[in-house]
Amino acid sequence: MSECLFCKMVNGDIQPDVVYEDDDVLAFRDVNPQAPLHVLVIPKKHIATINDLEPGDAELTGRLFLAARRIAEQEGLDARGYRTVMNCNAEAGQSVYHLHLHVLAGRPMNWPPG
Ligand code: DGP
Repeated sequence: MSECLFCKMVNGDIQPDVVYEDDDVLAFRDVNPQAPLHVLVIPKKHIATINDLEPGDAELTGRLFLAARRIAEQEGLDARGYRTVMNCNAEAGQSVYHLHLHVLAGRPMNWPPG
């Protein structure tokens, strides 16, 4: 997926502000943060949306959440709390079509979300 923005980050063509990386997952600070901590956790494998997940992606999907937990701990925000969000398709507000888990923290969060 040479045209995918987040694949370019995985490949090193674009260098985001990385906060966590392992063999399968990359996490970096969002360019337009909506909270004091706003990180995107992505699979290195290109998956466009939640609708494109396959049964074989179950472990990988779980690893996104384990990375989110680790980042919240790293940033000292795990006890206060954090929100994870994954938008799917246009009506939910997805703008980049490479799966990503938003990790937001550092301020009180409202519910319901906008
Ligand atoms: P979503 O709207 O759920 O698809 O979230 C996409 C997020 O990606 C959005 O919060 C802004 C972020 N984003 C878009 N382009 C860039 C970029 O070039 N660098 C970084 N770090 N984040 C980006």
